[in-house]
Amino acid sequence: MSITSSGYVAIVGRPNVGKSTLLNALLGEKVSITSPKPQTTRWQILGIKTRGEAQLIYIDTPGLHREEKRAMNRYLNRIASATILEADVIVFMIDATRWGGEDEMVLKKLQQTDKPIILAINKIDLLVDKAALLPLIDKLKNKLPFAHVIPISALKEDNIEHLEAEIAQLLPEGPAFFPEDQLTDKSVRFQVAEIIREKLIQATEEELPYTTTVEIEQFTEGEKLTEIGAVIWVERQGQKIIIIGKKGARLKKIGTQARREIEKLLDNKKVFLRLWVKVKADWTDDERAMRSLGYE
Ligand SMILES: Nc1nc2c(ncn2[C@@H]2O[C@H](COP(=O)(O)OP(=O)(O)O)[C@@H](O)[C@H]2O)c(=O)[nH]1
Ligand SMILES: [Mg+2]
Repeated sequence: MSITSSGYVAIVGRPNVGKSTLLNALLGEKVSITSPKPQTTRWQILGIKTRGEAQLIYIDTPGLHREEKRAMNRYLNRIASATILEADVIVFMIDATRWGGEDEMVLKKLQQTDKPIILAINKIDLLVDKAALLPLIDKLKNKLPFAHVIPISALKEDNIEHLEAEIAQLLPEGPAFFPEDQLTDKSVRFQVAEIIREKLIQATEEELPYTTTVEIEQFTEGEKLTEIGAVIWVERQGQKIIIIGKKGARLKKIGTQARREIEKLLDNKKVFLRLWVKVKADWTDDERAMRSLGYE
């Protein structure tokens, strides 16, 4: 089937509303890592979906952050803002169970664009009384002219087919930008680093995600075995001790979980994964250190 419509679809919203979960659900595969903690998504990640005569290029983004004090937060906000400018269609995602100042901030940003916006109200699986949403929907409709308002559950994959069909209708005419079987613009090395970062975030306490990043130092594909060496960068010695854990137990667990998922990514090829934890003081507030770790 030839492609007659195509375009970029930005998924925007405050941290934790479920943007990355939605992207994975739409693609039927995990291309973006998720967790209940902020700053899980740090990059602009493209998820490419060719569907009938349309090619939808989803852009998952870090949520807009309120704090602009640290270089990392400024960087995250810059990406989120740039995404809105690049998009043909915008999916404004909110959490059915909570509306707050950060959502308000995203709304204000969206008032500056005249692109078609779909309001996706996520996590409806958590709602007991769906009618309770009506006053919020009315309020938002007065502030932004939505093309559609669609309640979904990204986690339970509820109503997302309907969401995607409506997005496809709003795409401009155009040819395919990517091969039809391509799923993401990110390299395997990048996806490997992200898997390790996800397992790390999931295994550690609240404040660590802000201060860790993963760098792949070695990636050697052999006939039977792929050898991967990765460095987990942290800001302080104390964080290093936490990640390593008692007798190395926590790092070992992170390594095992990451290795299993990396093997899946590499079509079940065997992986040997080596992890190191190293300290780079205050790297999240140092623009040069951030650039050297890939945050440009
Ligand atoms: N109950 C419920 N939880 C969800 C849903 N979508 C996402 N979540 C959870 O919300 C958290 C944040 O999701 P994530 O996709 O990382 O949010 P992001 O920061 O917007 O990318 C994760 O723990 C998800 O499992 C949903 O539809 N229902
Ligand atoms: Mg995310």
